Amino acid sequence: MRAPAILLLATSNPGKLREIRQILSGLPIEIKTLADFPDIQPPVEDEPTFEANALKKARHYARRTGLWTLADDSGLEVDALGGAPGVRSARYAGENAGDTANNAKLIAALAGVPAERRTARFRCAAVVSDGSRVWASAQGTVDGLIIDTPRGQNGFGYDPHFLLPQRGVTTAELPPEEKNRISHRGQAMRRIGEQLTDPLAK
Ligand code: ITT
Repeated sequence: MRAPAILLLATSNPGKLREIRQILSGLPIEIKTLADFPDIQPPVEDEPTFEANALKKARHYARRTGLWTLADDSGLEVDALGGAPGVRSARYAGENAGDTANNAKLIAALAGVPAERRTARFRCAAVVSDGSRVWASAQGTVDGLIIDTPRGQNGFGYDPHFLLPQRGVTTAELPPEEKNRISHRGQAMRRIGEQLTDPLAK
């Protein structure tokens, strides 16, 4: 099958979109986004794992557009909270909660938990599908610690509270290209890029 030169990035999260665009900028593809398809309703993200949600999103948009579609499902797992917010990271403080409310709920949930027990990780699962077949899939993780006081203006979501202990900075304090170099999303997307190289060459 001949691979398309167009890839739909199926995310409505501007922070994710910005990062994915930058990470995949070397691929010989034209990028489309959900802004090009404003009438398509999003799927319900009710699967128990990042992988299954990413597959569901990729298939959903691919079937409605006919385009090869890349979806990312990602989130934060905090050990002291039994892995929460996990797959519910975007909606932790409620269906339409934004980053501020989600972060406030996270910090409240960790009240009294000492620094050494605040271990956490960001996870990302990414899938490329044409609606039936999966052409690429990959995961990435990055470990950190949750801090009470937000630091940094870059990134999005939980980044201002996610400390990289070896570096002494949060992921919101890293320049975008540096976050992409080490992040869960950077790892997953570079693996996706490698898996697409052959299909794109055909
Ligand atoms: P789409 O489903 O439209 O892609 P979304 O924001 O709903 O957008 P997810 O369901 O994958 O996406 O939820 C991801 C959430 O996890 C995101 O809203 C952040 O709260 C958090 N998250 C994921 N990656 C992050 C990162 O790199 N930095 C900070 N927070 C992140």
